[in-house]
Amino acid sequence: MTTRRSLIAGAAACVALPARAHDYTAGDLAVLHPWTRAAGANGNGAAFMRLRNTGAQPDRLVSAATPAARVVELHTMTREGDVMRMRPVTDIAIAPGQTVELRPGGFHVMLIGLNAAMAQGGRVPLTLRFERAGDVQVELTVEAAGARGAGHH
Ligand SMILES: [Cu+2]
Repeated sequence: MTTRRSLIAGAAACVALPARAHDYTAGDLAVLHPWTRAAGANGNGAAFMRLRNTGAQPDRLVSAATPAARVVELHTMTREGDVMRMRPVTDIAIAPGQTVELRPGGFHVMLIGLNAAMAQGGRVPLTLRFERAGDVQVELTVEAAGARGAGHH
């Protein structure tokens, strides 16, 4: 009986989750919960998301663009001694069946030179270019300035 009761409780918890997901798909590729942080005009921002490849072929994120920033680059972070440093990468690979997380402290889409402030609660358009899946238009949700996650997983 205990097992049955916990199963029922688990199902109820799933139903209770808020329906706030915002995901995008293009062929075998899904872009899950793209988000960024509030930042001021002329500053820099970073975009985070999960990239899921449900297909049988590898894919790669090769570039991104947004009218919100003057320059957009793909970055990773590496530790050098006690310091975390960002460096550009040419692409971010997503192997078949794999989900790659762009997150604070790791891979991110760098938004350099914001044309306007990104305010918490707003949305910022971003075009992701994949080698196989092509261009995928997404909207970043703007979370609080110090956010470590999208806040609605
Ligand atoms: Cu960066």
